[in-house]
Amino acid sequence: KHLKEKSVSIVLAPFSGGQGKGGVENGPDYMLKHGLEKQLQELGWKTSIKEPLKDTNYEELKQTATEKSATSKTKRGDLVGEATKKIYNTCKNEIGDDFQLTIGGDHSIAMGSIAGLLQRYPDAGIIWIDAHADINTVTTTESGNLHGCPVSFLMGLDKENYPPELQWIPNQVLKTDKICYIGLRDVDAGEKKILQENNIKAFSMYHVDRFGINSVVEMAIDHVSKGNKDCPLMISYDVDALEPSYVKCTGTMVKNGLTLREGFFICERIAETGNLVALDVVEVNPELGTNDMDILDTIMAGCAVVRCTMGETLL
Ligand code: NNH
Ligand code: MN
Ligand code: MN
Ligand code: MN
Repeated sequence: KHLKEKSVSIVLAPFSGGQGKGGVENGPDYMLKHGLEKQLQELGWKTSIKEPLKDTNYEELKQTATEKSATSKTKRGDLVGEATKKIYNTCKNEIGDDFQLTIGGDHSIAMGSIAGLLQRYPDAGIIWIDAHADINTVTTTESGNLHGCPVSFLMGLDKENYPPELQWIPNQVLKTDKICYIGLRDVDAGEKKILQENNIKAFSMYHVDRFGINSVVEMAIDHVSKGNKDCPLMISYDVDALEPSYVKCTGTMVKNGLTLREGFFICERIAETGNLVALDVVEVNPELGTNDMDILDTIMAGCAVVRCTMGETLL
């Protein structure tokens, strides 16, 4: 409905500065080596690769930045600010009418991908698949990791405390009623308060059990679409939403997650609306694997999320 042709821009976001563990910057490389681009071509997509972070070695910078910004409450704001701004500019200016597929990297990169997408589709609804709500503010964060904060930054919450490098985010670019979560099960106390005070729609694992995944996805689509049956939709998919036995190579595993089928069904059902315009896949960290099979499982799950979102059907 929204895309003129079946063409996808694959935006590589090999960035780990939003959290402390190395390796998540290799997610894009591993997924491409696993054949992601070819898989998309087999589904009929014309592909092109965009590399907004190409000229900077953020891993090197990360070492020095850790010491430099050790006194501020959020960690590595300078790095996260610089990287996400580059991703933002690419997503805003270089995607045209393509599907926007962003491969992380940690979830801080969604500040760039979502802010960019919302410049092209201001009314888009965001469906956030995650074990975590990622809505901490500079004030509430306990870890200081900015991958736990992208949603609040996109909403303009606690803006007076933003690190200067993140001031570029367009103010309140994401409305509190245009996002819905699925899969939550590890939400910090400060985040629960923010979700309640702002009336933000969230389906935790309790709701998945209570209503079943089909109803939950239906309610999520309805909520963010606001009665517009052509509402553009984006999925921001943190692979830690999935049950850890299937996805071991991610920085913050939380048990009792979505089954693989539930996790894929969400993508298939939203794809079926014909309204999807963008997807993030984040937090694939191949370096956290202790054996090749675990690594392959995680990479395969990440690639399958992409395929299910982009038209792969069972029959
Ligand atoms: N809520 C915690 C924090 O803010 C954990 C965030 N970790 C994630 N989020 N992986 O998706 O640090
Ligand atoms: Mn998470
Ligand atoms: Mn926690
Ligand atoms: Mn996340």
